[in-house]
Amino acid sequence: MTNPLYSALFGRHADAETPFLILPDGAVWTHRAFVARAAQFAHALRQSGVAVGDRVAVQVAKSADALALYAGCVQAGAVFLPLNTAYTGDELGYFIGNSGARVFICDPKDVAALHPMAARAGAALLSLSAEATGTLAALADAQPTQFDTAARSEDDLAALLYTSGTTGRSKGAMLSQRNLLSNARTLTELWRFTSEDVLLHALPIFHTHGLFVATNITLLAGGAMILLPKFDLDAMIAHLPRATAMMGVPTFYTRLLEDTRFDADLAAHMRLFISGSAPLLASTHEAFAARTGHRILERYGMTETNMNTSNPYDGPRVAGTVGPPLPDVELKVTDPATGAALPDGEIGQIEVRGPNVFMGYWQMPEKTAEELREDGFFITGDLGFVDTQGYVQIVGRNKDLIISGGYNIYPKEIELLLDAQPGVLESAVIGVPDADFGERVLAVVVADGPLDVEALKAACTDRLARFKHPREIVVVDALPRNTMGKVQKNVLRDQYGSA
Ligand code: MLC
Ligand code: AMP
Repeated sequence: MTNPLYSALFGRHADAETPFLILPDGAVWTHRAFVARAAQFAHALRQSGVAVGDRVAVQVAKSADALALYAGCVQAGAVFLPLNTAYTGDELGYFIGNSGARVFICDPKDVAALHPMAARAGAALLSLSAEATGTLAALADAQPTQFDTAARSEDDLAALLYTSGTTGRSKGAMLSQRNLLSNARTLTELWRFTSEDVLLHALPIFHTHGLFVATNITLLAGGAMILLPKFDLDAMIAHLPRATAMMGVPTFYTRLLEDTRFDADLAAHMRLFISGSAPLLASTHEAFAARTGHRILERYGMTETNMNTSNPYDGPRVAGTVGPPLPDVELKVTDPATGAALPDGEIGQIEVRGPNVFMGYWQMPEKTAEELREDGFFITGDLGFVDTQGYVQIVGRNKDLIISGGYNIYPKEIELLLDAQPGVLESAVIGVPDADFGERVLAVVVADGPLDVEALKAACTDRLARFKHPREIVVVDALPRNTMGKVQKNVLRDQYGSA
C-alpha cells in the first residue's frame, strides 16, 4: 500500500536497530521498536472504531508512546489532532466537537472530568499516560507489532492543528501529507540532518515546532532525539554534551544564557542551534555567539504553512532576520490594502506559496478564502520586508496576536470572556514586553459597576489555559479610541509596555 508519509518517516526504519528515542532515565527506543509500537497503536485505533480519514484528538503528556501514537495514526490513515496539555475542559470541548473526532485520548487522571464532554461530542474516550498506562496503552500492548498500512496519497489530510482566530474562534489548519513531507525534506537537506544527529528535544509535541519540524526531520534523517518531557535548565545542561543539535523558542535561549554553567565547553559537541516560533532578539543572538561561538540559525514558520524561511547553514546567519525563503517556497510582500506586490525594502504583509502551505481551515471555507488566495498565496498576517541580501525581516503583525514563550494567544478570546463577566463594560487585552516570555498578557478593563478583579481571574482559571491568563489586570475609566471608534491598542501598549 502507498502511504508516502508513513513510508518516508517510519516504515523505512522498520528493521533499523539504531537509536531513535533516548529518554531521560537512559532507556533507548530503537527505530525498530518505535515502528513496532506505532503498529500496535494503529491496531488499537482500528479496534476503537477509527476508520481512514477519522480524526484522532490527543491531549497527552509528552512521551515515547505519545510519538508512537502519532506514527500509528499515520499508519492507520487517521488524522492526528494534537492538543495543548494546558487546555481546559471548556477549550477541549470546542476542538473535539468542531473536528468531529472519532476518539479522544487524554491522560488517565482526566478521564472522569472529561468523560461528559467527550460523550456530548460523540467521541470515544481512551487514555494514555507518560508511563504507558491507560486504556489505550493496555489495548495497544495486546496487539501485533505489524499493521497493514492504510493507503494514503500526498493530497490526503494527515493532521489537523488548531490555531486561534482573531474573532476568538479557533480554526483547524488542515495539513496534508505533502505539506509535512515536503517541508521535512527541504529542512533536512538545508540544515544537513543525518543519521549521526542527536537532537535535544525539549519542545512540546502538540505544535508544529516540536512535532513536525523537530520530530519529522529527525525521523527522515534516521537520527536520534533525546526526549525531555519539557524545558528544564538542569536537564538541558545535563544532556547538551550528548547532543549535536537543538531546536527551541527564544525563551530557551535566554534561559540558557542566564545560567553560567552554559558555556562554550558545554556546547562544544553541538553543530547547530535553531530558533523559531517567536522573534529572537538580535541581542540574544549576539550574546549567544559571544558565549558559545555558535550563531543561532533563526527560521520563520506558522502552523498553517510549516516553515517558510530560514537563515542559511553555510552562509551568514544574520541576527534580527529570518533568512531567505526556503528553496521551494515563494514569498512576496504586499500592500495590505490592495494586495499588490511591493518592491524589496518596503514593509508590507508577508504572503507565501508552496507545497508547505496548508489545504485550508477545517469546515470554514469563508475563513480559508479570507487568508488563502485562489492563486495559492497564503496571507500570513505578519508584516515585514525583504532586505538587500534577500533576507526577510519581520517587523510586526497585521493580526491581533500575542506570542508568549512561543505560544500564540489571541486577545479576542480573552476579551470575550472578560466582557461577559459581571461589572465589566469592555476590555482590551494586549501583549507587553517580558524578559522571559518575550511578551506577556495584560488586560485593561473598564468597569460598569462594582468590579471584583479576583472574580475575573477566577473566570480565566476556569475557562482558559494557564498560559493565556492575564498576568496583570488594570482597571481604567475608558479605553483610548481613534476617530473611527476603534480601540487604540498601540496607545495602551505604549502606556503599559514598560510597567
Ligand atoms: C508556561 N506558562 C506560560 C508559558 N509556558 N505562560 C505564558 N507563556 C508561556 N509560553 C505558565 C506556566 O503554566 C506557569 O504558570 C508559569 O507560566 C511559569 O511556568 P514556567 O515553569 O516558567 O514555564 P515552563 O513550563 O518552563 O514553560 C515555558 C516554556 C514553554 C517557554 C519552556 O512555554 C514552552 O515550551 N514553549 C514552547 C512553545 C512552542 O513549542 N511553540 C511552538 C508553536 S509552533 P504558574 O501557574 O506557575 O504561574 C509555531 C510555528 C513555528 O509557532 O514557527 O514554530
Ligand atoms: P503559530 O500560529 O503558533 O504557528 O505561530 C506562527 C507565528 O509565529 C507567525 O505568524 C509569526 O508571527 C511567529 N513567528 C514564527 N517564527 C518567527 C520568527 N522567527 N520571528 C518572528 N516571528 C515568528
